[in-house]
Amino acid sequence: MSRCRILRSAGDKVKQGIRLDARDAHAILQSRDIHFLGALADYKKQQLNGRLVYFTVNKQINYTNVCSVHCQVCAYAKSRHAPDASTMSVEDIIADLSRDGEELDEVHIVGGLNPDLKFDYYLSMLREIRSHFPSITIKAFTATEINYFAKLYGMDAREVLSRLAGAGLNTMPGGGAELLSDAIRARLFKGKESKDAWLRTHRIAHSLGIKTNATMLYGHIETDDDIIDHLEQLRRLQDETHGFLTFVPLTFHPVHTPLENKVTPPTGIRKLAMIALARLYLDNFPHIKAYWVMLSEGITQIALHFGADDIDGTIGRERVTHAAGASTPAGLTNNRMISMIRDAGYLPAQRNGEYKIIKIYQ
Ligand code: V47
Repeated sequence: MSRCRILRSAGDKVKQGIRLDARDAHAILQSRDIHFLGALADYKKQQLNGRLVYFTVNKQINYTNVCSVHCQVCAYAKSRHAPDASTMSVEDIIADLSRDGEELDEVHIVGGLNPDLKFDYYLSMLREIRSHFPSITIKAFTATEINYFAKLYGMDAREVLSRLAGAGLNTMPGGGAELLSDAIRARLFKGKESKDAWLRTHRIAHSLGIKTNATMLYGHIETDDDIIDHLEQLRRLQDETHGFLTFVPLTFHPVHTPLENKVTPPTGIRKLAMIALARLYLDNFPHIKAYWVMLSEGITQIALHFGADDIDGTIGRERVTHAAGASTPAGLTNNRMISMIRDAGYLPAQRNGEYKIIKIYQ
């Protein structure tokens, strides 16, 4: 069957609620019929979320840039003795979250794998945030950090997660998934956990009632097969646990990384196809996030017509992607989030980190 006919038959499947397979996914990634693709992904998105597009008033906290692994995609990590190595104290974190006096819906906490910190640092970080901001959603620590804590502090991932949840953690971000391929992990992410360990950690979190997100970093050395395989593994785990909230495709930014000048950044069409594929393939994920920091504001708005129903948040000051050459602002205002969504023709819904709606802007 020609690619075009496979795409049309994928369209029929979506309308009939039949699950897509790898062949459909290939056709979607290769298609240049973007009007058809957008309409199809938008149909699925509106079936699941109507005209709502979610955003959150949040801050990202990167508590340390010290990291003991050296991923080929990262421009943010420093070794522990580097002159610009830095770690925030818990007081610094509270001061940062309090600075602008705005009421935050969510804090997103992620850091490097720092061998000099004690487990108590993380517990007191969570307890202090919870006591200063009782209603905030604390979305903290990727599976990679959880696995590192387990190894460093001699616990298993279940115990780490239970203790962090006891101290105030609500949900986990989706970072560290990179590409769920051990061959790619061996080439670009040496020292990170295996793909099975990443999936296992999310399975454990879900069994403890901790909802999580999932990401996929694309635009480096991966093939379409790797991307489809990544989505397949996530879809399978979600069938089992129903613990994922949102999927976030992350566009690789190569500046100041070892891969600078060695990869071709994805084009706008590729970014939109990735969002559409995510919406159509991950039929059991409630939300698909267009992460404006990595996509640009313009592509993010268009992505809302390609299946995305979430644009993350105001962020405050983003550091990881900006270290790698992102040209978007470091943060956006609440009003900017609302007008991005409205101008794209959708209804802005302010949410917390667990997708509880705080306010719909009619
Ligand atoms: O895991 C690192 C990626 C991730 C680069 O869960 C890079 O809601 C692009 O996971 N270019 C951390 N990406 C960020 C993340 C995230 C972001 C927003 C929302 C959520 C969520 C999660 O950033 C890392 C890695 O995959 N990353 N370096 C880079 N140069």
